[in-house]
Amino acid sequence: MAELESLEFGKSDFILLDEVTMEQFMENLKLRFEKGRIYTFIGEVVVSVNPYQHMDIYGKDSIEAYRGRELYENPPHLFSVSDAAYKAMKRRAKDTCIVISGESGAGKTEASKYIMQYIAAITNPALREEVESVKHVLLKSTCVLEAFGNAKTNRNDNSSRFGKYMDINFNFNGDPTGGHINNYLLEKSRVVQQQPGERNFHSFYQLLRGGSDDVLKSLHLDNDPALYTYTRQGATSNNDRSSHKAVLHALQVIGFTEEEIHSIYETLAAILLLGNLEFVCDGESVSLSEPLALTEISALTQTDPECVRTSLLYRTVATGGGDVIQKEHSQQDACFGRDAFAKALYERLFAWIVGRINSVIEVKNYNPVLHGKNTVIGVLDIYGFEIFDNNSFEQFCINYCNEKLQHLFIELILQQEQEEYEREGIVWEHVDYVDNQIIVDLVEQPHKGIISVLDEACLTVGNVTDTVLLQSLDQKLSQHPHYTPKGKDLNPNYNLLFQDFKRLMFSSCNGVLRQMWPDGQTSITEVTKRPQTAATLFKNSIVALVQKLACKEPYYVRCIKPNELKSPVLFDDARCRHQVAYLGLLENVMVRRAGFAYRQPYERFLQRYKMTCEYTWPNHLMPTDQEAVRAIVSQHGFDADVDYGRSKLFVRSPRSLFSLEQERNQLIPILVLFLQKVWRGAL
Ligand code: AOV
Ligand code: MG
Repeated sequence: MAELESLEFGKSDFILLDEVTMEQFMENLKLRFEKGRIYTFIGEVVVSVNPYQHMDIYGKDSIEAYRGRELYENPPHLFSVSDAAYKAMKRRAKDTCIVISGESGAGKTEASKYIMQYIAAITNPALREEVESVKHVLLKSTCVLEAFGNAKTNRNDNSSRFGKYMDINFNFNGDPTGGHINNYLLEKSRVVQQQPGERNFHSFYQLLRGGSDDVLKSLHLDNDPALYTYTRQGATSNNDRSSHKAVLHALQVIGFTEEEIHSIYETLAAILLLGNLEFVCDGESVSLSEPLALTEISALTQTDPECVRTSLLYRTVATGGGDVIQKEHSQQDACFGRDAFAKALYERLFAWIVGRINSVIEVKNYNPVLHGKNTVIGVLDIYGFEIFDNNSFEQFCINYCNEKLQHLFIELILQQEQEEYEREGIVWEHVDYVDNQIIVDLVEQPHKGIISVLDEACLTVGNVTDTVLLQSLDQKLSQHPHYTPKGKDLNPNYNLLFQDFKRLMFSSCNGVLRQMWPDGQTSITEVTKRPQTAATLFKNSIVALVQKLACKEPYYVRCIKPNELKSPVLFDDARCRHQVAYLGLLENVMVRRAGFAYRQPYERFLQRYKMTCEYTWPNHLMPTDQEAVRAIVSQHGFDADVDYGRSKLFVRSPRSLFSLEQERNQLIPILVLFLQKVWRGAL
């Protein structure tokens, strides 16, 4: 509302559009983007357009302006939702969450960082040391996770290749006491292969470009990414060197020991060297072409070189009779095994880092009787929807996850409206919206969903080829209106990491590495159980995530990517319109407006508008606030436009509020003048 008068920036809330049409929506979105107003409300939802340039709106002054204020008192901002989520948590002891969605490169991760910074800035005014240190670790963890979990893709130079959900715990004072990070399916295939124009995870380049000569030497590495198969194609960036310093510092601040940090780098080095191993076949048997690299890998992982060699060239299998034999790999299997090993090393390293951070920030010794209710704000920043020239299993998972979140959005936004109307005793009008349940079902339904078919194929004994899988998908799903048969490679679901590697790593003399491979202690005869497939594991983790979000009071940031060129000035109409459509933003406005565009607790409404009515200024004498509000509404003649809830006034059309707001704006200078005179004693 603060921006009502400055219409040159467009409407600060889409609810205020004259008509809710795609044309008007887009016109407003574009105008605001061009005027540098990257945030716009839909009620409590914040729509954000990636500015692709530095914005001077996140500093101390901005933080102060939003701190403790109501949504309508300031222009729309990430800080508005952050503060709303924080207030709800603190005042009403509610667990809340902020869900940030949008496609790859739309600005989710940046948004999540500003939100965290805001929450950190407004809490712990007493500067208590233990709270400050929790805040520090929470903020620093982002830097570490980005280094290991982000990479340059063709859509985003700093694309999150994992999903992240972070809970921040608060004590009754509203100060952070700890947190917990959940990570979702890291795109580990990137470790061994990237599409043209893309890079491996930042961490590799940072180490190679930023590590000191001594460190690199101790890791048997050279400083040139072009020397390693896994990093060869990615160009180094200017930031790699400085980022390395920042990450190292962050690791230290979080509390990683020198030994742990060294183990992290040793693992990265081992992966790079593994990638350079080639296998040669002399017609009979397969052997390694680089015996020196083998010794270095074994030194880095503190394992026996002979064991490294055998686990790369052979696989141990238990025969039906209970015997254990060594089976030699084909050249192709050996390459496949090597890559699977490299991917697993990285994935486990990542999971271990997350776990280690959690062990530092998890709330310890919290006594609810002593400390009051422990409340939570969750921040979700997941990998965004993406389509590449070559899409694999991971894109399938990422996009499925985005469908799930979209579905949750639909449910919660509608559900919340309905609940609010019911709570306040207001009659609710229905709006039709596109429900993507059908897509979610296509993926996850038991027995006939894609994941189910995939599982069946992967767990069938024997060699299942992609063709067999595709046939089976066609067979089961060809009738589905949203299924299009297409030949694509879905291999990564079958997590074929030979058990030999697990046992090898568990035999390491490095305690940190051993921690990452606890399953390496299982004996060969025990591991024949069918493992769960990656798809099912992922589905289960996303279902759990959705449950976690659904039991919290949600706040939404909907991010839009204005163009494909990372340009700060280009607003690609068609691309933006497409996003507005699939994010369901127009329906969001309709739902919000169909009922009532504005709602305000009586007390707040009075505070703001009591000056516009003789019966309420300076204070009303009526028995209840509701009656006082009735007096204001009647005096302005919009009785027909409102409904009175139990604790709130509901206003159907925004125009009624415009007029009130305008009158208020006209009155303020007069009142100020009046008050100045009073102070000067002139009256
Ligand atoms: P994403 O998280 O939504 O993509 P990012 O948050 O990484 O996207 O944003 C991509 C890039 O856009 C950033 O690296 C910045 O250069 C720029 N950017 C985004 N938001 C802002 C902002 N508020 N101010 C200035 N620049 C910004 V992905 O992780 O790929 O789905 O998986
Ligand atoms: Mg991201």
